[in-house]
Amino acid sequence: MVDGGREVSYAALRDRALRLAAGFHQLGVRRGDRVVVQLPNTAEYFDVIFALFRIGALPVFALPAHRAAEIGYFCSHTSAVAFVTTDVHEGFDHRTLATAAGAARTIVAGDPGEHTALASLYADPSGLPGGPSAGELAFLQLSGGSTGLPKLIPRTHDDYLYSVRASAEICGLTPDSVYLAVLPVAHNFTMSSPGVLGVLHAGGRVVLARRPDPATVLPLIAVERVTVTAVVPPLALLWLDAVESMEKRPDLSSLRLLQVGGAKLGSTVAARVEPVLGCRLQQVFGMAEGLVNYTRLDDPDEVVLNTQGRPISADDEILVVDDADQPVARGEVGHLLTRGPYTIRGYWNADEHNRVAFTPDGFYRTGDLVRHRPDGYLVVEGRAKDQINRGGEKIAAEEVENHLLTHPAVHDVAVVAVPDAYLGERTCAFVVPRAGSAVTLPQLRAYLRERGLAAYKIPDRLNVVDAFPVTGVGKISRRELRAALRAVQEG
Ligand code: OOB
Repeated sequence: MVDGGREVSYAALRDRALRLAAGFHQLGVRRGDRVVVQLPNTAEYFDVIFALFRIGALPVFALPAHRAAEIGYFCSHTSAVAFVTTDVHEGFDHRTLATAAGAARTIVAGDPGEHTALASLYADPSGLPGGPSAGELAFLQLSGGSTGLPKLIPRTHDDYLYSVRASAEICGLTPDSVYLAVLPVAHNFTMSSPGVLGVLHAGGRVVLARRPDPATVLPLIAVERVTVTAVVPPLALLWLDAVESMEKRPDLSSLRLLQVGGAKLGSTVAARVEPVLGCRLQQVFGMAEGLVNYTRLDDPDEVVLNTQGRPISADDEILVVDDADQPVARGEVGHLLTRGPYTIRGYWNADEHNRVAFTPDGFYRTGDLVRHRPDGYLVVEGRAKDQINRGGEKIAAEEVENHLLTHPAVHDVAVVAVPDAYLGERTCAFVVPRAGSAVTLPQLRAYLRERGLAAYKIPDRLNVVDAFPVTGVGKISRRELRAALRAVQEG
């Protein structure tokens, strides 16, 4: 594993993880305990998660972009025994989140300030008790969500490893593979599709990128002889534009595969990948809840450019249904429901929500609108969930709305997606102000930042309205709001 100037061998990673497991154990972290982990793409991240896996404690995978509102919620909702974070990343002092976290202990990679230094925990592993069994929970992953509070996804060691192994095979990983981790390693795509875990499983080499911009990434690809990497569509676009505009083409000769997923990749951008970067494209349509679809390495261009792939496993069940849960004709657009060997049957401690998010026979309602082609490939056509997909970053409309509703000048609010040429979607808040109050975008943005909401969730636009259009049953019609935005954009 390569992290900046540092190289960590497999033996060293194993040794560091075991010693850190001993350290966590000495601190009192036990099997089943939750530990919120928020680290950038660094080697320590893997020490921490493998150490927790070894004990049977459950990492809760926060993203580096999360702030006090999210971290505070993850820690309290999971009764976390510890919060592991970094000192300063991208100009933000993560130690300031300790208060919001309110966990018994904050452990810091780097300069710990008044907290516990991660580096001080590595200890003699000889007395470590046995680890968990394969069927036990391994971690809690975050759901993109569509409700007021983020849901947690309980994945077991065996279900996750199954998806990792199968993904590594589908993506042709070998000991010669060199994988560049560009997106946050805590995300399911970077972690397991096939991601860092898939590469470690195959015995390959992982290179960690601190930042995803072309100036950081293109030289890394050349120097480290990277063979495969994974990005969201806006990053693919950014890299393509950067490479095309360079006078001297960077050396990308080692690159064999660019995986693109997390949001819909348009066919026009898809078609530029191979000619501009000189590597094969693979579309990946996955979800932290389980199901992952890949186009295959030997698929014809028609499939690779126009579909979001097919499931990992022959045991992944795909149902495409109408609003009444009745199957639509094959090839027609409908709601995607899925059940399978590595897809969860329920969110963690969320019985009430599970009754709507899953069918009585255990299918997960993905909230995605898809077409299931006769050849088994899926095409994502839209979304029925109240979520904004901002360049692969998922934003639950209701979560942002609930924060905005606490603002004294806001009477009512609806947050919807607005199409965007670069990110795919951005966020627009429609606000009905309280009588006699005025609201402005800068004011609301500052307010949300102050409440500790992650920057990617803060609305890009504001539309002040007198009242909302309503549906037949009296709910706010988000469809009409989106249509109004489109009319303005197109007009
Ligand atoms: C990945 O996982 P999540 O949990 O952040 O988001 C899942 C949702 C899907 O339900 C879908 O709405 C959207 O993200 N999505 C796509 C897509 N890939 C994900 N929509 C259209 N086209 C695609 N290719 O995003 C994720 C997890 C594992 C691997 C890759 C992505």
